[in-house]
Amino acid sequence: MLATLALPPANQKDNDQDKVSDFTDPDDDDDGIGDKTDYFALDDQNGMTTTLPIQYDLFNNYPGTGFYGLGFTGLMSNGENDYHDLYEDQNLIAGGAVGAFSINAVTPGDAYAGLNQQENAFQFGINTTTSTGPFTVQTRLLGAFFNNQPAKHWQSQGMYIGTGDQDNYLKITLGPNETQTGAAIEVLYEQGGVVTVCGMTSGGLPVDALDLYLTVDPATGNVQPKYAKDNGQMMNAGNPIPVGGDLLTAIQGIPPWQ
Ligand SMILES: [Ca+2]
Ligand SMILES: [Ca+2]
Ligand SMILES: [Ca+2]
Ligand SMILES: [Ca+2]
Repeated sequence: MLATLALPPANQKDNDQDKVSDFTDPDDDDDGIGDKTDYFALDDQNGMTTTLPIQYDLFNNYPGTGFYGLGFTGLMSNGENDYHDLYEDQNLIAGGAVGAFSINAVTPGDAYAGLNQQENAFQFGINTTTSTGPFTVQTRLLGAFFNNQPAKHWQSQGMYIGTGDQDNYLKITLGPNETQTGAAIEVLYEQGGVVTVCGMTSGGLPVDALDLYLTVDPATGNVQPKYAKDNGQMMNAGNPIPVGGDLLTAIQGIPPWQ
């Protein structure tokens, strides 16, 4: 047992305090959207009252809301599984002295195309519009990456923006290179369940830290992926990607659940 979360299991939690535990309540935030299709199952505003700039510092700037108080309010939804089935409490270490969110072991599922079996993809909603202006989504991943072993197959860790489902997202991740002997930064964009852009930038595995960035221009719909290894120079991961469909309308202020 690796994790020591001082949190009750789902059958004792009651997010919306309606006296029905999250385990049996079909709508844990009482927003009228059932848990299986609620992209933000612990946010009755679904991100519409969360605006930029926003910084969730896992050391001491916890928002105090969502999963473990870290601000995540849902998991990348496939519309079929209850969010409780997309992660394991006992597999996670949240916050604490290292100021990180750790997932000890992950399942083989992937959101790729029609697979839609991704688990452990924690997310929260923000409200952006064309008047928000360009903004950058940023996160830092801490080593050791893949237990200091070459990544294999489609192992990946990283960050994404999306509508909240598993068919409309743009991700930037660290994974294996083509020969599975080194590392690559992968950028993948899926629109309406179809993978439309997928590119890889091969290089060495970072040692201590990997910073990932997605710079979004809501007006044009262009997203520039960038990364920096071990506090090194920030590099573009390919060209800007023009997003469309549901992701573009969500970025521009019309999320698909409205
Ligand atoms: Ca409840
Ligand atoms: Ca709900
Ligand atoms: Ca919700
Ligand atoms: Ca998909």
